[in-house]
Amino acid sequence: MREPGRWKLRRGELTLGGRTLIMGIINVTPDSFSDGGLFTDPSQAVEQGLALMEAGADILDVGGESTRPGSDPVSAEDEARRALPVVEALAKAGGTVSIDTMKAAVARDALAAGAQIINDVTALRADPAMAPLAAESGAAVVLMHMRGEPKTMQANPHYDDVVAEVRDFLAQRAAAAQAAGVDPAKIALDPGIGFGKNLTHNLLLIRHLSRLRELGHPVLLAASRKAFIGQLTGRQAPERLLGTVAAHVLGAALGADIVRVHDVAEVAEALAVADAIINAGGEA
Ligand code: HH2
Repeated sequence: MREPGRWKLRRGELTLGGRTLIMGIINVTPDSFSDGGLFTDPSQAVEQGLALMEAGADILDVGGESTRPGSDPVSAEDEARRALPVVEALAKAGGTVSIDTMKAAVARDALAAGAQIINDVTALRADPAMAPLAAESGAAVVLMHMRGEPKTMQANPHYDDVVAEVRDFLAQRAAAAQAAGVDPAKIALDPGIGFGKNLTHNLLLIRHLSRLRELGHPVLLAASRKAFIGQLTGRQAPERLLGTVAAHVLGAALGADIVRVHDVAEVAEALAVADAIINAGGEA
């Protein structure tokens, strides 16, 4: 059985502890690692978002900049031009929208266009204006662990105790967000699978997700189609569905409240069974 809980958003809240929540990925980018170039036209990205809502996504995560290993940064103007029309259309359609950005200017415009959540892979470190924006706007935030920067982060990452170090980092970032005025009930934490981590690091972080849960915030797991699944299965990114399902089903059993995935329909079906088992109670 899982502990019931809530994740407060800018408006309203999401209920945790029953069903594992699903954040569907919409990359409006030419260079994302598994779906780059598929949805660069905003109208295609909106179609994709509506399809993900239909398939069971609780949250739609819209991103206009790739953060895959080796990716190049883009300007705030380009990022906003890609992401904002998609945020606006999906929020108007009733979606709970998250903006995947490390730039406060992009986040500000996305919030004005109806986004509820700032998903910042730098945990509010890249842009000094981000924490004040989150506090003033009342947005929910996802704080993610990353070692280094996307351009160089996979060059021989080293930890003495990856679980403890990621946990300490996230505890510090949650404290910093609260010190800036962010409501603690609006903060979710993410170990940042693939962000400055080797295969063993990624496996240990998923295996010990419950250690992150002890920090008292919802935990988000984002392992969809990532390289470690390819290392274990020999599959290329678009063919990593079974590995993706395995990672998120186990992640749900081990402490994830929210999973961020490309393949929403398939993961939703797997989680319908997994959640029923996780939550089975009463007399045997
Ligand atoms: N991973 C990616 C992007 N955003 N956000 C959170 N909170 N956690 C993650 O692990 C995470 C994230 C990278 O994956 P993807 O969006 O599929 O690719 P790209 O960055 O190349 O667009």
